[in-house]
Amino acid sequence: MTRRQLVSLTGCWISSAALRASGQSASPPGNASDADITLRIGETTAELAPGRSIKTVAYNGQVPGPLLRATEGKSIAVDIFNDTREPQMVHWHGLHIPPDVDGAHEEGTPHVQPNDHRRYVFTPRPTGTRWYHAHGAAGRNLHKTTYSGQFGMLVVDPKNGDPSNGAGSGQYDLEIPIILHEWDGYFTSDGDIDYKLFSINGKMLGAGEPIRVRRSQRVLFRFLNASATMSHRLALPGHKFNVIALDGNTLASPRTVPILDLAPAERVDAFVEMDQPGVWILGELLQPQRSAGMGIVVEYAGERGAPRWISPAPFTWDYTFFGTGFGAAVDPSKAAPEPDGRFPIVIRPGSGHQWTLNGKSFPHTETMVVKENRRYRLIFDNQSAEAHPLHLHRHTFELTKFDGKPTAGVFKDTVVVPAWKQVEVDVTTYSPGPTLMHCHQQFHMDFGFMMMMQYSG
Ligand SMILES: [Cu+2]
Repeated sequence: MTRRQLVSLTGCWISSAALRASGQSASPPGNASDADITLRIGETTAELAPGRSIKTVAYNGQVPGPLLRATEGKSIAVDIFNDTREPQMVHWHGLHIPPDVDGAHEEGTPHVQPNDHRRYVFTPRPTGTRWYHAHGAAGRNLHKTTYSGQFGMLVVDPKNGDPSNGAGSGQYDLEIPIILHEWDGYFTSDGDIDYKLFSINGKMLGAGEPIRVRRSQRVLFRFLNASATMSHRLALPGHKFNVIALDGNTLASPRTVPILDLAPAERVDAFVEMDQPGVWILGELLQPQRSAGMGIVVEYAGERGAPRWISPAPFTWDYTFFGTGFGAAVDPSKAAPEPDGRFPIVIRPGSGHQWTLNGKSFPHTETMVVKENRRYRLIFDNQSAEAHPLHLHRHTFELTKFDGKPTAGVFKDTVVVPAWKQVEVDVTTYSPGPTLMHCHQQFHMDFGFMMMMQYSG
């Protein structure tokens, strides 16, 4: 593991354990804080490329926010300073932490008020690629919350074992975060949201440092789609992705794919064998988006020339491909156990931009009432022409059925329910307290696509 090479690429990971050991904190200069991690929310100007700067709100004046590492089961203190004029909320996505620190006002997490700060103390778990981001309504303002620069990656390392990899047990020569985002959103003439600029790790294609690799290296990429509204498909010509984790959760066995598909909030951990020397573009399949910035250069040592893009052969991303026993005859003994309860959720468009769940929009949606330590099945029936990345806070769920196909062994916190399809997931209720479930497409979430899960006594 050559951590230093990562430093030159994207700035260093901030490990709370290392910081605590050295008596320092991850604070920006001028802060007298004894926290493990300090995030200052404030306006900043992000240079996506020479002459292409964006005014946005970000963490510690940088886009993405600092790369954070924590150790599973080890308590951390996070100080959040709000240097903006609006209340702010930071959500810790994919962690099983209590509702008062999770970062959703609907669950009871207090906002950080303007010119104020709050300390959040929690114990990160489970291991894997997690992230943190602004949480709240943006409405028709395409510059707020998840449209802004308020996003960053948090890797939770296992207590024992290889600290370079929270997602698997392999050895990697390099570990590279790949964080997608768009900028300058606008409404198209047919009412969709599009963007003028795109970035990976805060830089437009060609504007940042290339990912420098050598032949025969095995590189672990941690992909995060930090988009507010947009799914992305990525390829690295000449190479394959060996997917080892989805949403940070390890798969039973790696699966090799030519293309990655990431909806808003989804993560994919994949390693790549560097065996095709050249200068390549790791980027979005759509050419207009690559041209507007959605790509990053991968450069082998000793290779020169313009980075190459070759369109990959068609490939359909399917979660069940990553399940245990994919391709084998269905073994009834491996099927998901009968749940203790079922929650059918029918998704339909409402009037205007509204979305309805079983006919109602938040805050009028029904509440899923559960008991602790049970297994419940959420049955999503998407009666609409749009895909929805469904996210359940503070829990991990297991896919049990995707578009009619039974599956097991795929654990996620965000699942895409494609247009006109049905998806079933089982959630084990081990994380008491109010829990938010919502579409991670910001414009859907803001227009009624949320509901609560509550634990009963
Ligand atoms: Cu949606």
